[in-house]
Amino acid sequence: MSAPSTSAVVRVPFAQLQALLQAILERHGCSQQVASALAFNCASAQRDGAHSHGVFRIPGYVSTLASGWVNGKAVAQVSDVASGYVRVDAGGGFAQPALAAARALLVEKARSAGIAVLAIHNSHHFAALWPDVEPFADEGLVALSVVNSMTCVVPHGASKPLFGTNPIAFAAPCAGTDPIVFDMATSAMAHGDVQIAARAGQQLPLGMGVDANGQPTTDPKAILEGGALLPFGEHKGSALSMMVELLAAALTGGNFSWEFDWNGHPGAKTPWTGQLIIVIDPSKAEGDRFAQRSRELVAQMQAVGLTRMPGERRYREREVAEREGVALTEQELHELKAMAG
Ligand code: NDP
Ligand code: PYC
Repeated sequence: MSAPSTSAVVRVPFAQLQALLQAILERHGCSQQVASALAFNCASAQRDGAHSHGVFRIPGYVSTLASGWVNGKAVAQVSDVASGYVRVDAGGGFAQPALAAARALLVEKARSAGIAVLAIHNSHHFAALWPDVEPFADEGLVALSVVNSMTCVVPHGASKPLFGTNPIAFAAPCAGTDPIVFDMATSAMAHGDVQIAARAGQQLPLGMGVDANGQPTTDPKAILEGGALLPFGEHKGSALSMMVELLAAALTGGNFSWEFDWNGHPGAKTPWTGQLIIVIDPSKAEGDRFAQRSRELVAQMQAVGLTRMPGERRYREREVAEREGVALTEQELHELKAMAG
């Protein structure tokens, strides 16, 4: 989809945007159930101003479905493997409907054992990760999720890309306010943001990536065309990215970020990997006090000068969108309607 800044902004009710995205996904090969999960996820990202994974991603979903790389009608197979462990084979489909299929069992196990793990494999995740964890915190649970993507990040100290952009998302309840949520790629930048900068003709700060010769570059096109991203925070982000590969792929039975080959499927964009979600019931340790303790932590952070919590920008954008509609450009809306036929 074209660079958003060149066209006037329009506001669309959330339900209308969700229905439009669902129609596109169904038209291009998703079952009603899969299209519904993806449309809700993508409309939520657009609503919250998470632009690298909002409607910008729809052409990628469409080209991937058209390429035959992903099964838009997959039905996830949920296995109850242990008192605190649920395993899901996503059947070569998307991760979000796989999570939806296993969610009730996962929550039941977390509430009974105090902690439970959901290991998804044979799955494609092409979205922001916070929508997968935030709802657990809305229910009073703590959740942590990791997903690996596709080779485009050079491990710290190495000379060639290997890791994916491998995000980590965390959510915890906080008394009297929205959950505390962070969601971050372990690369210096999300791949989606590099694509957006390239389309907008913007340069990046130094330290984000390297060109095809391994030299530092500020040109997003040089990163995308034969170059690579760097981990954030040198060896520290690199270690976290390695951890994500272990938890999201090795532990779940999914592919590492370099283990799939989509070259036979021109147009394929979605990483075929795995995802791990850990859910903890804090009432087992702290009774009702955990959310109060979260609140105390936030208050202390604010007392020492913090003016912006992670997740706060999204919540602010959400509030505006709930009042005025979800923002997208006229051009984006036009292109979405065309894709919906
Ligand atoms: P950002 O760097 O934009 O933000 C990371 C986190 O830091 C967010 O929780 C954000 O909160 C918070 N934050 C940002 N600026 C500040 C600040 N000044 N003070 C305090 N907190 C701040 O995210 P990334 O670019 O790393 O990732 C973008 C998205 O890409 C994520 O949703 C991620 O899941 C997704 N992604 C998905 C992949 C996949 O394979 N599916 C792969 C890689 C990335 P806020 O949200 O409020 O801005
Ligand atoms: O933005 O890095 C990214 C990304 C990879 C897969 C989906 N999003």
